[in-house]
Amino acid sequence: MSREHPETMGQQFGRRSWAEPWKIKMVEPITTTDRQTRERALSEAGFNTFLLRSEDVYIDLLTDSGTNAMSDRQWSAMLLGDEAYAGSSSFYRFESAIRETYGYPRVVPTHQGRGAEHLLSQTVIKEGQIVPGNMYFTTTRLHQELAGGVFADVIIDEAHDPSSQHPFKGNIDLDKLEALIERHGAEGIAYVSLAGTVNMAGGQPYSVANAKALRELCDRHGIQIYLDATRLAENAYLIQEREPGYADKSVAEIVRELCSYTDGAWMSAKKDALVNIGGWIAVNDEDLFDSLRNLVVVYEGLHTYGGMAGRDMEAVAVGTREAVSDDHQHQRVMQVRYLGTLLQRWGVPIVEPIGGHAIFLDATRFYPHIPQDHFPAQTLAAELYAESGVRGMERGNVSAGRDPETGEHRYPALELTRLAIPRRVYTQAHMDVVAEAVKAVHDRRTATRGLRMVYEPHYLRFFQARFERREEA
Ligand code: P70
Repeated sequence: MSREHPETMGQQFGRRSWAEPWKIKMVEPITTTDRQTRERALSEAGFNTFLLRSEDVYIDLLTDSGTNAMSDRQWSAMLLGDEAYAGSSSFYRFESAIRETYGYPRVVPTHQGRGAEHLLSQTVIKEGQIVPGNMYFTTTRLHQELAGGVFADVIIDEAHDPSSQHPFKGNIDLDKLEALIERHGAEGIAYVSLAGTVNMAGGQPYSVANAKALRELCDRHGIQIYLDATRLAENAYLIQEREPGYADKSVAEIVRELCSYTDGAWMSAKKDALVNIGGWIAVNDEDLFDSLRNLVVVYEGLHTYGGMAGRDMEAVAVGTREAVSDDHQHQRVMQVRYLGTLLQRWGVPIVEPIGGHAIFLDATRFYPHIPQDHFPAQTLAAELYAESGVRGMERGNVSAGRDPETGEHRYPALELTRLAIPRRVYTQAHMDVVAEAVKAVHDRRTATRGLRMVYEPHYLRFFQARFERREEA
């Protein structure tokens, strides 16, 4: 760029600029931190970014879960929250928003996504049954295993290759699924666990064509499909962008169509739905609904609040409708892509194509000299925090956990550090700061050593594990 002729960001990228479809009404001050404070905080946190205090973080990209900025419409709806224990009018508004947006008639509220995963797994899975899915998610698989199920990954091979440019890396490989059905019989399969987008693959979408073919295969064998709709609106936006025949369909229409190929869905409303807490499971079948609605009172709360306050359900009702706005999704996905494109241009290895909710740094190529059992992605998350106060999250060997049969690390094909972008929270200037911080860590990568795990909890170890720096490779 010439100094005499400054260019806008859009011009630098050879396109028209986009801007946020909102203006800011309230701000939350954040402060920068110094390196010495960060080094101390990091070692107190055992080099695990989940154990840092948020006041020690400058730009928080740990997760896009529950970290969204709510709209003035959502905040004002919260004041209308009906806090009745039973039959709250807020529940009925919540139920209508979910019915209209996703199309399932029967809705059970839960406090967040894993509450819904627990209910579904306990209700539908029989001991020893296989649960095929398009890549594992940590909490989803754990609840399936706790219910006696065995997760089987049936995502297409391209999803495990961070450089594959396949536009729908979230697709299910129907041959892999068919082979499982052949081996175990349809009665040996609990249901297909489909997710849109696929978090652990890098926020990658599946296509409508794949969903239709999956429905057809499952119908032939009498197998149900349940959808993790946590980031389905982002999946729908990527379909609008990439799938032939969908450019003129709205995100809202595509969401409805995707749901029509499934038997039910569950949701962590903390993502797409633009709230800080909440979840649900919604299904077509009446008997399944009765079972879920009965079990929810054991673990979550009555079937008209499921662990949420009335005001929380109001915020979900409004946020669910805002989530399927085309303008909102455009800004959302383009902001993530802006950060990713800067890093790509500087040669920082990331998962491609850039997904819906986060940039995933490819720690295997970032730190080729750090072996996988020295936790390269955990190391990268720690180094980025030490460098800049930017907080990301490990999504590699620590997250994958141990195989329940052998007790060994699972050594996943993808060893990633995720920078998740909260919705409507940070600006383009924040993205610039993050990009430069990643570049600085990349520039001194050869001098970085890995970590040793010194404390390992039994369940979902990544949340609470502790590490020490290794002095030598
Ligand atoms: C994240 C969060 C949550 C999540 C998800 C998908 C596709 C279900 C859930 C569970 C929070 C998280 C969870 C476990 C490990 C790290 C972070 N994902 N399905 O940051 O929903 O959190 O509401 O119980 O992404 O990706 P919930």
